[in-house]
Amino acid sequence: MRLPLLLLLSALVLPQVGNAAASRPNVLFIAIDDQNDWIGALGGHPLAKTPHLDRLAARGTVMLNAHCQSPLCNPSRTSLMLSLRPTTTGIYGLSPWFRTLPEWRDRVSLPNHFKAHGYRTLATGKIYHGGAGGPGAGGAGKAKKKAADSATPAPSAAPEFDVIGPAGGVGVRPEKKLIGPTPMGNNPLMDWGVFPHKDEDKGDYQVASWTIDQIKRAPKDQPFFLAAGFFLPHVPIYVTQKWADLYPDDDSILPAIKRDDRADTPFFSWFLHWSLPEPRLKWVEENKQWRNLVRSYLAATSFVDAQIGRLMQALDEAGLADNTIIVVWGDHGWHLGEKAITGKNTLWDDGTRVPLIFAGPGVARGGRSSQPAELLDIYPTLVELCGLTPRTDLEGLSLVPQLKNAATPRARPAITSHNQGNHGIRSERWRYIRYADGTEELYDHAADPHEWANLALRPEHAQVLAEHRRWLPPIDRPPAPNSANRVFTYDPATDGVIWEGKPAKRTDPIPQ
Ligand SMILES: [Ca+2]
Ligand SMILES: [Ca+2]
Repeated sequence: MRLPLLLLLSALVLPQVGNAAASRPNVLFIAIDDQNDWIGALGGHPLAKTPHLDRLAARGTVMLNAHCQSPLCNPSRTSLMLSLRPTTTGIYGLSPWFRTLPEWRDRVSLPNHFKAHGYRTLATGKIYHGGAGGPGAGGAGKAKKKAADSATPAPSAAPEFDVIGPAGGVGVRPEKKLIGPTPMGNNPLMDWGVFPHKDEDKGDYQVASWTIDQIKRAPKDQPFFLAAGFFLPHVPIYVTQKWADLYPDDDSILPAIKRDDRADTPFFSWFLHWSLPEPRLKWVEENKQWRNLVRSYLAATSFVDAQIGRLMQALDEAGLADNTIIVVWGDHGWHLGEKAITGKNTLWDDGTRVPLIFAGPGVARGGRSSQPAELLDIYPTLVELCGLTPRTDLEGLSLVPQLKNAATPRARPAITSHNQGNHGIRSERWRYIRYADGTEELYDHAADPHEWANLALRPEHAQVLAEHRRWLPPIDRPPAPNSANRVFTYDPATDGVIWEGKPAKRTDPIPQ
């Protein structure tokens, strides 16, 4: 007799939730992995071809000065989904998955909050690091097993989303690496270039197809929070000739660099990306891979743009465009030769600046805001745009004032942290960086958009330095238990760094 009782209860309870929820807008939440500012509407690369994202930007508002809270997948995404800084959670590395930490096990994430307000929540591709639902909740069984083997408590049993779609990822790949062995461990992910295959066999194409299917089949009486996480232009970057041909096969596609750019940056900056699989500029130049990498990255960006175009078309065809908020974000930037490196894990604009575009009900059309914005602002922004109960435990600030009027000033700069004690502070005009050993950088974006001239030691900028230092995060926790991968600590007493468990010194040669 349980079933009739349940039905009766449902009949009593659900309509109220349903009525309030049914009037709320849908959310299409689109993530792009390792996508820097090489997007037409952002102007990060003069040749970038992203017609669909540009169209979305014209339909909505683009945050031109948006920055991640950590220049690495897991900490950036954890911060975004919880609206908490890495300096508050202590999550700086690729591990741990936050649900394994007792402190955050039952924390209400962004999709949890939407579900509690009657939304149907769905996800496909890479939303959390380790899968749509995160490594502990249907993403990767490996991480779950690892957690069970150690003393770590099991992650929360509550799923992150009601429905989990295909995992996406690389999809079809060549039999062996296209670019040959790479330094610092010959990581299989360090690969890029053209090889013949079909778009339909790529993980991102399948993620888009599944998302389109969900849009077509969406129930009419319940709003959705639908998350699609694209993998490219993350490495390995495999593209077909069609996408590569959007870009010239010559050096005009290379980003502007300054040869001795790191002569005026503190040595400590190298510890942020000390020994990593991502090749340095020296290697990609010597091995004639720089242009191939840049062209592959641009081609993959255009491919993902086309997948986002497919989603926009599906919303239009389903008649849902006017009642759906679209947000597109990248999890952190990516260097392609600037400051002598490729990859992530830096506190410069190349490592922190990300696409952040909103469109839909409540968002001004054609808005372009140069006010600083942070990825952890997405949570409170979507809560306000959809009329959900506000939360008082979030560290982000709603961007709704800027989405209504792009010029609305914002007092707070954007803050990025990479391990304890290393912070980048980005205001409308300046970038300030402070490393754990106390060394500093300062750049004037009005005069120096590439951050080539470090002004931190110039006495005339003492006031600007002081204004930015006061935004250093007041909470700055050490790495959480079981932190691993790209995690390092600094001991001021010995001036020693422990990089991924091993000592590193200033006198050591820079690994490359
Ligand atoms: Ca990433
Ligand atoms: Ca420089």
